[in-house]
Amino acid sequence: MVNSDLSLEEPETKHLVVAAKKVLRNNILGTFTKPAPTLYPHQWNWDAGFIALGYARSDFRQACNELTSLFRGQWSNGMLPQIVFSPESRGKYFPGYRFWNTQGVPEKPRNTRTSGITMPPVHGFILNRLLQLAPDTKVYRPYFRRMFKRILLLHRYCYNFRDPEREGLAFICHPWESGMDNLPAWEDVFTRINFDPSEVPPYERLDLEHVDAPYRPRKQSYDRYIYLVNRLREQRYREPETLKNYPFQVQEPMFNAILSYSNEALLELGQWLGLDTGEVSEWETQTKRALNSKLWDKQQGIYVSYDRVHQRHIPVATAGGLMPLLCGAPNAEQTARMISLLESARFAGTSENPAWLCASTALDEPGFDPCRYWRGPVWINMNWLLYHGMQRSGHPAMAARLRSDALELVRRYGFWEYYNPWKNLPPGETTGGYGSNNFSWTAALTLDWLGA
Ligand code: 9WN
Repeated sequence: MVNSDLSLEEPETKHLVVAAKKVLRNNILGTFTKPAPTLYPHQWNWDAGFIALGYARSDFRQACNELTSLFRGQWSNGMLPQIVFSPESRGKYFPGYRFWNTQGVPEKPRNTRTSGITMPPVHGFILNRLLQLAPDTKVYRPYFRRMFKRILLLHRYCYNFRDPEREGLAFICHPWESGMDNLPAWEDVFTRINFDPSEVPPYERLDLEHVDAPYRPRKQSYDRYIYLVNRLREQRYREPETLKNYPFQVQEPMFNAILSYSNEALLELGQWLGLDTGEVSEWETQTKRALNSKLWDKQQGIYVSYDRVHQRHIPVATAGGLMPLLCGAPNAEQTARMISLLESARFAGTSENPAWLCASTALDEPGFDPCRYWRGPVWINMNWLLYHGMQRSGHPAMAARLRSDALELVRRYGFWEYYNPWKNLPPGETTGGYGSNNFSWTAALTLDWLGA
């Protein structure tokens, strides 16, 4: 078992560090690092933030390059795309640049190929962590100033375009924007969207060439992902008009907790840079308050999503529902309830059938599946975020458990995209690691945790 104070001097730790650095190096493509060798052959939004942390102590310049490269794709309205496509990539991904058809959209930067939706805004708090690790803050000051301004634009986009009622909660317009694409929570919304099969344009999945079908989303989910992309592209991604009669609009707790955590980071960075952050203070207070007043599910003791179109909460317990710990939204009582939930059979399993923390979807949810993408598997970035949430809320023992469970999974199985949450694998199953192997953020966050 990996204990919580691993020393960099121990041979096993040294080996993990060398292996993790190799994963990152092998995934470098020009100026950035792709999330995975073949499954994801371009640059992804929140991946870039986690990946930057993997370089921060050994190659600070590359850490900075990751964000610089990603923000080349930022649209003039502030939107930071989920994918920045690399013309240099020889890999194939669906939906690719052509399918998104963002070419000629006036807001998109002309020389950069991007998708047309965004992802959780991790970049503010990532930038703040980079500042803490910078070898020379004076030399890098212009970089921090530049990035601060870009991130501020992104937050303005979230509040101006995705929060029409000015509630302090930004909505996502596609499951891919949550980063947790295949949560059973999205099925809840999908069942309420009526569309004709002819409204799904013809498409061919490429993910199944790399990963077996039981580990990836089902066809019925993909049809809906593509239906939504088609709606957006037909309207040329015009915001806010396109989203007025648009069926998928969800206020999700993790997206907003990350936004709020990044607001705090912008406040600190702004102070260091001597820049005005008046609007950020307002967002900061409002989002924290709204997370509690609108998304806290008293009955379950966890935060849940709200479907604005169908005007209902989606009472599915997910790892994302614990993320408001990250931005300090919950009070002591709410925090205690979330800790009990994590320790309960819903997340920790039972003594006969124990589970690693933290399943992406609670073990007892009807949509739970230990192998399928986001329906149950443990993801290292989720544990890393929750680790920081627990540290911040004064629960170092739970933080240590989240960290050691994650590192143990990496040690046992390697740098996978996600892992089976059950500690006892079914007989005959040789690995608990799924999706893509040599996955960049798994390697990067391992390095961050090990301080390497
Ligand atoms: C769609 C790159 C991304 C992650 C997401 C993860 C997965 C893409 C896909 O891979 O999503 O964005 O094709 O499945 O769900 O969190 O950023 O690693």
